[in-house]
Amino acid sequence: MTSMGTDFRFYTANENTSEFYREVIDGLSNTPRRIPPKYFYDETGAALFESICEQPEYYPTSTEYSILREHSKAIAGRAGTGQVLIEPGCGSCEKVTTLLDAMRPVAYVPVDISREQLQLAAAHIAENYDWLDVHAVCADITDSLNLPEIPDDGHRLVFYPGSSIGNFEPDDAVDFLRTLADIAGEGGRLLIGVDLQKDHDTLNAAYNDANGVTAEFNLNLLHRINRELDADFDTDAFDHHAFYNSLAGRIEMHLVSVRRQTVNIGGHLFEFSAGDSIHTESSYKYTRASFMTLAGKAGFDPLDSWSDTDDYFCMYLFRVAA
Ligand code: AVJ
Repeated sequence: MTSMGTDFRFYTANENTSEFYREVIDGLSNTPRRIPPKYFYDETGAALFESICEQPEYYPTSTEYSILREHSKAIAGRAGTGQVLIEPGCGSCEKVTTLLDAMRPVAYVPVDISREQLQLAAAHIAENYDWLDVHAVCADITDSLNLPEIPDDGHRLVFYPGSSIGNFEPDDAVDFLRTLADIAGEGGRLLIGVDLQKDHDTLNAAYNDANGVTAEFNLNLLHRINRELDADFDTDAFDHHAFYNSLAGRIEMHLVSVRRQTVNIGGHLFEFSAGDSIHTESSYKYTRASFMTLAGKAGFDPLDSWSDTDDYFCMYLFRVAA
């Protein structure tokens, strides 16, 4: 644990490049080749994701914001006040600011894998909300998350906006929701943002923005592997490919080799033919019914939900079932 200045605490739960190395080597040795999307978020990737959120085609962020702003009082009214507010994968900690004044939690626990961004974000929150206890935890939330030294007076509310639940395969999403239920504990609650199924043009455009930021975000993964894992990806020889797979109900992002090539990653050689892809992300889209079923399997009872007028996106409030 490090003390950052005077007003917040910073914990590092895991920092492990060899795990990154192992997952890349394993993932590229698989058929189909895949790399877990959590590795998008180095410092550059986190900044690119922030930029994606500002692209006009990427509706999830702006839609979720408008829901949170419009309903912050109602949400706080239903979610309660004075709780310990835990945000796994907090990113820049901006969304939570729509709720803090209305909710008045006793403590805020932002958790994220992106170290530099977490430091900045936690410092910013601590500065702007001097009544709030901030405990930042640098950790991979897909690992078992043991949260250090969190004050546990007051019930816990887990805040999981951004529809990142969509990154998990549905079965894994149930497991992850169970983890969130464990973190929330008895009597705890979950406020979660979920991207809903909608017309395919809207979905496809959101992952193929005209400015090419999503493409750059996707390709940054190869730049990162080159930087950190002693690899020689020719990043110009891979194309961003993103599309809605309607059968599976998910957006898929791929990096597709434009020619036959060999890539060296720390001494491991990988052959690519033209058209061979690396599956870098799935982003599942749910119907209200399918998400209710998922949450129910994980042991959550529905309390309330808030949505936009187009029904593009939904914020759900759940309670951990007794
Ligand atoms: C952060 C997982 C919610 O799936 O929409 C955005 C990530 N990838 N554009 C999403 C992402 C490409 C995003 N999540």
